[in-house]
Amino acid sequence: MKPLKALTDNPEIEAAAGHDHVMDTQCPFCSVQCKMQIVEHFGKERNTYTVLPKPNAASEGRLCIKGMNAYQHALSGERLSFPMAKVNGEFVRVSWEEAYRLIQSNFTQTEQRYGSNAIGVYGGGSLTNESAYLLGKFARVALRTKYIDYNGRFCMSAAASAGNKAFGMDRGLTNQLSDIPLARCIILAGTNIAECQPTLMPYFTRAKENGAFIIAIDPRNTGTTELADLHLKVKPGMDAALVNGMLKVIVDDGYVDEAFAKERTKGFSELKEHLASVDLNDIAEITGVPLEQIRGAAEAFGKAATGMVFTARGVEQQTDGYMAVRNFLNMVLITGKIGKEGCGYGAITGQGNGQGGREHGQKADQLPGYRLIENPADRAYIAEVWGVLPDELPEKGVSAYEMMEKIHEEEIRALFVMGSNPIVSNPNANFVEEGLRKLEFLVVADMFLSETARMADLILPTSSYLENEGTLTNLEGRVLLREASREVTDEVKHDWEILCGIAEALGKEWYFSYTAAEQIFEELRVASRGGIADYYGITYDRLRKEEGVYWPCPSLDHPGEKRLFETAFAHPGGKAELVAVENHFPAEQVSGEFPLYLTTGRVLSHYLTGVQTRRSHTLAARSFESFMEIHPKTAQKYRIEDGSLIKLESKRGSIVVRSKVTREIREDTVFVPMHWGDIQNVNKITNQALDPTCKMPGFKVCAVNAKPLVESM
Ligand SMILES: Nc1nc2c(c(=O)[nH]1)N[C@H]1C(S)=C(S)[C@@H](COP(=O)(O)OP(=O)(O)OC[C@H]3O[C@@H](n4cnc5c(=O)[nH]c(N)nc54)[C@H](O)[C@@H]3O)O[C@H]1N2
Ligand SMILES: Nc1nc2c(c(=O)[nH]1)N[C@H]1C(S)=C(S)[C@@H](COP(=O)(O)OP(=O)(O)OC[C@H]3O[C@@H](n4cnc5c(=O)[nH]c(N)nc54)[C@H](O)[C@@H]3O)O[C@H]1N2
Ligand code: SF4
Ligand SMILES: [Mo]
Repeated sequence: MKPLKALTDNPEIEAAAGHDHVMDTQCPFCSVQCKMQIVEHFGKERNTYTVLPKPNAASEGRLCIKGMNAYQHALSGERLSFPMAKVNGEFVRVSWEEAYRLIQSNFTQTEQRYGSNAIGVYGGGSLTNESAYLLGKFARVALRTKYIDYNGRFCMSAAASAGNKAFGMDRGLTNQLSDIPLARCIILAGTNIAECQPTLMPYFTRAKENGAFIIAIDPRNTGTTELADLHLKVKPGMDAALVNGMLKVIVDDGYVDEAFAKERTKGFSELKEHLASVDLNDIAEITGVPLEQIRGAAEAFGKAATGMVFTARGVEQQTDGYMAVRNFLNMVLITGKIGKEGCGYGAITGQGNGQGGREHGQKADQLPGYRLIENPADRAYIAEVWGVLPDELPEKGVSAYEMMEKIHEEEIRALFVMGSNPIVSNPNANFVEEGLRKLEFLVVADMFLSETARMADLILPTSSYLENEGTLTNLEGRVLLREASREVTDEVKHDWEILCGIAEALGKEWYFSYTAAEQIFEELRVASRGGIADYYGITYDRLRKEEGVYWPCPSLDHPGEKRLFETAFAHPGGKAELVAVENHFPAEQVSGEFPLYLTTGRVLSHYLTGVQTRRSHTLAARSFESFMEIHPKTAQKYRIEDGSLIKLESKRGSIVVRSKVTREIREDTVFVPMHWGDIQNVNKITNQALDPTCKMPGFKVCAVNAKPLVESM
């Protein structure tokens, strides 16, 4: 690993100045967005760093190991520092003028040859609201392409579409975190908060101290399930059916809040009718959860005076993710556990700006403020804000993985990636990589030479959280201002500056004439005004004074809505929608050839495809290679020894990982984390089948076989 960079290239100058450099910032990783202070002490030999948590409403002054070490990647000598173009297979340094010229000539040629939809844009949930908003505008106004989507498709799409359909609004948490300790029963379904949002754990331990009954649903034992009074060790992909069982008990045993179901929801009689046909023994059989546990969970939740349900990717990254979440929402709704103290639903948002990133136009079907690109009134409103005609706005495009298919089919010929590493994070990664090789022009804006950046024709160096000012919306729906705490170095530019630079090269500078992130936010405020995610009342000034404001916030004197749905849901008419959910089975079933279920997820010390955390020496040292959790009985059956190299194979490819024999996992399932690329990239074997409604891939289940590597050679 290269040495850390100083503020200037000469630490002696800094040391001579005799001052520490204090950076007030917030963690770039997960959706909690913990605030922190990094103190850089200038030394003669090398600089040292002290990281201090800063109290704020969500983290209450805590930081996890990733936050503590987040300065390491940002200050790493591996940061990209100037634009690079690929010439004869090698990257060579180019100026920004040359980089913009290359983009202008390639994009113009692509458009002339194949039309404007031959250029695709692929964004990310790490981008600030300002950059995410601008990326959507850039695609529609500067490139006039319908093909834009982002990595949040793999993250938030199931919960988002379920929230929109059931409640009329998608905000990660319907209430504040401070409601958690007031809940008497909490369901944690497919969420590993202990490793993925560790600073939130004390909210749950406090609930438990207050007497809450905690139910975890996960095929594995994790730091989170350890907290539970009851752990339903479900077969991967079977959550929707499991909830059908729980709902049946809730209805049959009289735990329904009849008044709430009648006055505040629609569709209860259809749901009841559907549940009448559910057979509890059958549910126990297909989900692998004993009947008494299903009953116990339903009774605990049904009886509790207050309660909350949380889902995350375990439930959502399924080919029925949308419907599985809808079923959990059915449970929240028929028991009346929403819109009041100690009650609510939370889709535990993933990325730092996983919430804001899904509100302002990075999605194929969306315009800012959670408006819809297919809605004529929404188009007219945004067209006016942007100074174009409604007819000039493209139509709806396709989801992230479907864009990869369009690339394969050569319908998309050029791609602009900002804030994602798609060849590691898309399912069926070999296919995705093959597709990207067909592109005539691939541009990647990143801080590092990610696996995807390595394939690019042009790489643009972008700023990190320490340098880039902007707003991010945390999992509660609270908008936070992250001020820049360091100057950019070398030739690095902010994402929004890059977009403005390209727009100018394309002759669209009139629409992109911003000189500061705040100006973009000012436009976003207006663009989101009157939309579902209304930021109109939020300003940088307010964010500084109030340390964050919840949306919706329609006017400057509005306090922001902390608890949603107290008196009405967001649908016209104010009622929430219930729906009958069929039992669903994973798109790929185990067979003689592929006898094990593979599920995938995360570990504490790494973040997503690991591009950042693998460049932090402290984090990398904690977990330096991938692994496969396997039950001892299963390991014995397949002659797998603990700590040995394993070839893991599906219909789509194979990877090599080290075995970790553990009783913490179901016998029929193995688990591999997602943080490594190349030969350890688990997405080389995951299934590309998509949820029909939200187009979420089924990352959490596919069929595989596992063999000792030596034997398989
Ligand atoms: N350390 C760390 N923290 C992170 C991230 C990271 O990469 N590393 N990423 C951030 C992002 S973007 C996200 S989206 C979140 C993700 O946060 P989570 O969704 O909590 O994380 P995962 O590990 O993907 O999955 C959660 C759990 O689902 C379980 N699971 C697998 N299959 C099933 C199933 O069929 N049903 C049920 N009920 N459970 C199942 C897994 O065993 C796992 O324990 O974390 C955020 N925080
Ligand atoms: N098998 C499996 N696959 C999964 C998942 C799973 O659970 N299992 N989870 C899915 C989920 S929930 C997610 S969110 C996706 C995420 O997957 P990716 O989109 O690939 O996310 P990252 O690994 O964070 O990649 C982000 C890239 O952007 C760069 N970057 C970070 N911040 C910025 C910025 O501000 N600007 C720019 N321009 N670049 C930046 C980073 O250096 C990195 O190279 O993966 C999905 N893939
Ligand atoms: S990774 Fe999440 S929980 Fe950990 S410090 Fe960063 S924002 Fe906080
Ligand atoms: Mo995510």
